[in-house]
Amino acid sequence: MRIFDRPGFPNPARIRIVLAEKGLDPLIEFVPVDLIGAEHKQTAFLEKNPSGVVPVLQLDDGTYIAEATAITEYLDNLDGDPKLTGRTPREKAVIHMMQRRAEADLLDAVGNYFHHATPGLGAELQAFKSPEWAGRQEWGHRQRDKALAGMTYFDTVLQNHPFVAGDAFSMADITVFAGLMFADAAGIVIPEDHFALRAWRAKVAELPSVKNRSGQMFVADDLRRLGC
Ligand SMILES: N[C@@H](CCC(=O)N[C@@H](CS)C(=O)NCC(=O)O)C(=O)O
Repeated sequence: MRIFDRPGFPNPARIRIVLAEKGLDPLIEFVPVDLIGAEHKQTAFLEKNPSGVVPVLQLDDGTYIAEATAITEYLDNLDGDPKLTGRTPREKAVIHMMQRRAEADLLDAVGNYFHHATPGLGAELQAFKSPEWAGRQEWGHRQRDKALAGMTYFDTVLQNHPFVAGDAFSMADITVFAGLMFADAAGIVIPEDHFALRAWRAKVAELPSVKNRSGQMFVADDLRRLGC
């Protein structure tokens, strides 16, 4: 199997945590994609994923699977023990629900703020971020508020449960963790009084699959290098 991505970016990091959780790293060939140079917006990449984003998984039969959730579901089910996406109908539904909230209310909100209200990934990509839409920056700033509200929601959830979807580490935790990683890079700070969210983050950061995943470079390093 091959994964087209760029190490250190939040959505690729989700899959690298999954690979470490499932012990699948040895089966993967990583193919780097030049996000800064907008390689993912060119025809060759769009044929793999019309959405023009990474990561993309290529199966040995040539099938391309995009979307971190779909890739996670595929990898999690390979060994017949889908611990990250749910083993029972109830687990699957709760994890799916919380994952979706993490994506919509945190990770994607941060991403929208980063791409539309800050210099984002730099000049090459700006043309692909609808700069002509008047009010886009204002919308981007509202996405920052949305991400902060998402943090407050997950802080409340984690006051009552050890993990985002209940008692066990799951795909929903991975999405929240990636959202916070992206928030760091975008300069959105977890509010001081969100003790449960901060404690959960410190705990998850120490999990072997998170700590030892491949591609440790954080988005913040990239941003600093770019001078954003
Ligand atoms: N919904 C997608 C989101 C993927 C995504 O936004 N990936 C980012 C990297 S973290 C990307 O490719 N960004 C490039 C861009 O937006 O131009 C998924 O779950 O895989």
